[in-house]
Amino acid sequence: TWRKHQAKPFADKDGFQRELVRHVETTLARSMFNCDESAAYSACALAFRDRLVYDWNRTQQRQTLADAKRVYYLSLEFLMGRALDNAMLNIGQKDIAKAGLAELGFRIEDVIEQENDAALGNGGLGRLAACFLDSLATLNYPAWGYGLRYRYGIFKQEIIDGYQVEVPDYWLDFNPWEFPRHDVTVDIQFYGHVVKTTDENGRVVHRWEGGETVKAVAYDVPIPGYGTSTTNNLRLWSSKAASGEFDFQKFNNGDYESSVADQQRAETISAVLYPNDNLDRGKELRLKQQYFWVAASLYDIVRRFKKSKRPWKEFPDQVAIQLNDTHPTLAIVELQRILVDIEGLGWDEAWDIVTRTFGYTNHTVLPEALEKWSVPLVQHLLPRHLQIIYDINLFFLQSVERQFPNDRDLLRRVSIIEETNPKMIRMAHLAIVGSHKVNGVAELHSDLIKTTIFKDFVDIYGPDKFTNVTNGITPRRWLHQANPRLSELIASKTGGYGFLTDLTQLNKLELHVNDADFRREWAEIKFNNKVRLAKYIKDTLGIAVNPNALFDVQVKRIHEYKRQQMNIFGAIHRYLTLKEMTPEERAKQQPRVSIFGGKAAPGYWMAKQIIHLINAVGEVVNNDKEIGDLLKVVFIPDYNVSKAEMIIPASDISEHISTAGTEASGTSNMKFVLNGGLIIGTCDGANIEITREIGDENIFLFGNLAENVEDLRHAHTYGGDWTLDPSLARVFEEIERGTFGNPQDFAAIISAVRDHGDYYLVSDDFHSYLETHKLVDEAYRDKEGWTTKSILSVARMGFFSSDRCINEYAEGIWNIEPLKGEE
Ligand code: DL6
Repeated sequence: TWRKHQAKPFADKDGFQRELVRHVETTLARSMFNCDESAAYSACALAFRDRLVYDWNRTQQRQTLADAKRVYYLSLEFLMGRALDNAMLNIGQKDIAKAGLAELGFRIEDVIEQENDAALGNGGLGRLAACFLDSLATLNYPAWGYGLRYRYGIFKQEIIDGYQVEVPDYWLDFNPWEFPRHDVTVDIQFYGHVVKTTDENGRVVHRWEGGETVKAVAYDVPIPGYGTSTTNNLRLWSSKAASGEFDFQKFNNGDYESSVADQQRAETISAVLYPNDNLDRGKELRLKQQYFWVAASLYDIVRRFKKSKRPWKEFPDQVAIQLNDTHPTLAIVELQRILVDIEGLGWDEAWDIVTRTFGYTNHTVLPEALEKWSVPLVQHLLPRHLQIIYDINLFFLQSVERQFPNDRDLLRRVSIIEETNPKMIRMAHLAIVGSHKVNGVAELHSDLIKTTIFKDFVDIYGPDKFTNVTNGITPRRWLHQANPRLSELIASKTGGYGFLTDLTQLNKLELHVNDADFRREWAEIKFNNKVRLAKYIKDTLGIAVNPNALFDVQVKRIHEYKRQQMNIFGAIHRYLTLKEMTPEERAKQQPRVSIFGGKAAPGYWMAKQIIHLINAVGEVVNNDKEIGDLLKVVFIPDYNVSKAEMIIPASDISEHISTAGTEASGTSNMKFVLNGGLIIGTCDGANIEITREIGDENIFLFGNLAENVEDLRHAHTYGGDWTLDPSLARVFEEIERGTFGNPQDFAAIISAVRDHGDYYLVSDDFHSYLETHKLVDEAYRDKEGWTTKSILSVARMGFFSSDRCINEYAEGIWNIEPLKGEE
């Protein structure tokens, strides 16, 4: 009988309103008379959450009953953004909510705006994890995400006097999307020592004793699929003192402060997301975070497996664990420890299970981002794990020695332990040795890891262990949600919304490329998106930008390898060129708005200087009456997922201009093209495959190739005949004259290029960068030609859905099958 009481989709607008009002009056204990937008958001979110929970519970029951193999995606970052809009669209009831809210006096857009972004990530790696969760649920794969429930996500960025200022992001005031599971807890041990004994059968056993214990508490977040009843689970761990609230003994003795100290120390573990992107800092607290999360997740996974009463050797038939970069690599060691020390398996049997379970995705070749942990630190924090790492390394090196006798240098190069002072553990090596598959995230990147950083491992394991899965994005969020009018227009021409779950259907748009009405609507949608962004810029920054100008966008983390410095040098060059023109010449130029956005890691001084330069240039250019609308330079503060949803659909051209060979893939390049923006880029990461798919006539490529980078760098240092590009020299001269404020502020940015080897090849690429921007201007003048490029590019983007990508992982790495409910 209980089934008849289960929550169902809203029958209609009235049904939705009933639930909304009920939540306002009971859950929020407010009257509808004082229901503001924030309360409307809360009640709306709760009403939709109720719908999700039903599917979520059933999905879990279904997966448990089917005893199907699951994939567990371990990621220290999940950059989810907002959940309400996504939930409404995935359930397919946004229209009902819109009508229901309108009748109650609310605009749905304003209600959606009330939600804080769940910003538990830095950039591409974290957003990729979020896209993957969406695809896993949409494709009905039995999958869980495991991460940390940071109290503070990535900091909020304010720009004060042109400089980045970081403000904490306390996002948990009201979060209806998480369910605390106070009954699902795991005790996590740190420090202590190892006792070696023998058991009754004379077998050597290791017991990890003493130290400190912290409690991991599970918080579950439902992840709805699009157009399916599958709702998967994202489990985030939060740290708490194992001993309870506080120490009563101390409290009763009047020592209140220290009575809560343990609790605070424990809670620090999951307090804050490290704000580094593509940079490893090796801080002890970060290692604690990693082990805390990995140990809690594995305990949970093992507990679930043990319920099935299957023998251990079947563990890899039931469980696939994907390591999102090396951050969760300790999971390999932890599983080996559980199997050998706790479950009593032999080393080899355990190791076979471990290596069949794990897959490792590499997301970077940048040396500064490759994780290493100091041996003394691991010894102190995780003494038993260090022993296991040494054993893994010993057996691995012994097998290499057998395969390649007498090659001591090879052993040194591939060893998990780097023989420096202090010794360091190379986490990528450990991840490779402990996994059955290793993948890069775009073709060039996967080739590069095989020929550079992991070359020796290809020789040892053979090429089949290494594979490529080119990244993708979810079209639900990055087209349907971010650009609803474009999505609607596409649906009208492709026979419905089928393209949202089969993105290759976009190719039907090619048939309509000459349809005049369609083309007009296409261009109109872009224009309206630009109007909306222009209004946002005006309202928040007071800068008036003309929506008829070419919007040139670079939004991503600020990093020297991504070369925002080259972009702003290009803008300065444009400014100087305009200044030198006669008014008649000037009148013929294509107006531009250079839009920047992105956070610098708080400790990354040079990136912060680049932000300052962009703002300083904007200050001068935007107030130059002679220039007017011909050039504006705008830095949009606090770039995040929800801002991306507004900015990306409004771009005409976007910049993906990393030094060739440095950007593993990039995913915003895909988002921009999917929204009808063209891109200017280097032959790097996924730009190369985008070009292959959309045609080289639809993309503006420039710059040196990855294969030449090393020689160019060498020439900078030893060549002798290297000269600074003359246009760039002119730009530097102007900065040094003080045109954009105190030149001292920008001296380091200039000398990195001019005096310190120009590691990122800004000067080498600058000429072709400027020339290619001229081509962009010309192409944009031909409005019809531009629209054709835009439509054809979108039509050919089918490959870049994260659904394709997840299917490749499922088949090639995880060996899992979809499990669908009756819809
Ligand atoms: O694979 C997702 C994303 C790529 O698109 C970017 O090109 C790459 O820079 C980023 N890598 C990282 C590595 N950080 N760590 N550790 O964020 O991954």
